[in-house]
Amino acid sequence: YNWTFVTEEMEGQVQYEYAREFADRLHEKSDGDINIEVFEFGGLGDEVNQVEQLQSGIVEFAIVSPGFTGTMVDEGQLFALQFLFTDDMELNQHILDTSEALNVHLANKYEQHNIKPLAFWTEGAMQWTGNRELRTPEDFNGFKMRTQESPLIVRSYQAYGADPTPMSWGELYTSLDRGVVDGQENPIFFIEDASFHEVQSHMTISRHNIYVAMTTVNPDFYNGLPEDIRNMIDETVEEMRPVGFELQAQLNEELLDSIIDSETHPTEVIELTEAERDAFRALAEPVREYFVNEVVDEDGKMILEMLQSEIEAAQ
Ligand code: 6CS
Repeated sequence: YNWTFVTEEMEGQVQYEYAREFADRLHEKSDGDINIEVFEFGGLGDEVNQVEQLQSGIVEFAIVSPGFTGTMVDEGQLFALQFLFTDDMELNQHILDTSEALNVHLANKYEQHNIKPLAFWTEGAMQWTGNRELRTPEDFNGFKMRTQESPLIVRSYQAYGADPTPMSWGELYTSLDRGVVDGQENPIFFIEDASFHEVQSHMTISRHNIYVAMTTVNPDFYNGLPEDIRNMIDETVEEMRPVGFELQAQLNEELLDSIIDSETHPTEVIELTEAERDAFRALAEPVREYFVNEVVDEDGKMILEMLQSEIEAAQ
């Protein structure tokens, strides 16, 4: 078997390292029968192109961020909703691992679009960076925020008064540098590794959302495999859950220090208080109603409500 696994990140970053480990494990388990070529971001186009390649079966496996499927799978936009998950990342990963709303019902919606999610996992809490301090919703007034493609992410930043622009992360460094956009959101490891901190004066530890990635496979390819091979894939997906979690936890911790300690590119790092986060939470919550009333139908409403009760129960 010779398969292709495409990721949205580069060597040393979480998705790529996850995919490499996933490929190595399957190679070993199959005594060398399974060979997976892992692609860094950029080699096969932008993030949306990659989703399309998975859907058409040109690539067998992909790590996909739901932020790039927003124009295809409406229900997947629920991950744009800020302050939905908890502040405990281990608990969040547990919810992603076990949620019926996500692993059964949302996964079905993706499958209808030829994307089969095998796992939902986190790359860490998201933070804001900007060319100015972002501490209150007023600071977002007219702020040109780079987002992923999901219209609900755009909507979420409009709720703060910002002026959001979706673009690929491949263009983000240059766009920040030239002032095409003023700021962006990402987990800490990615901000450091993609060097966004070099062209941003401020970083806000806001933890306004968790970054979710999906390990996905083309459904026709997957369903057509012999059962023993499918079992090997499923087993590897399970094994990778704690591995992926550890990977992001370690990188997010290590690279925060290197942002703070950077002598060549000083970035002022502030952490929001609970009261400051509450001001954003108050503006973010109505976006849930918008999602339910304007974006999805009854199924989408059910998925969000089920996820919300799973989150509550987990706490
Ligand atoms: O900001 C982005 O679009 C990118 N961020 C991460 C953490 N992974 C890939 C994604 O394309």
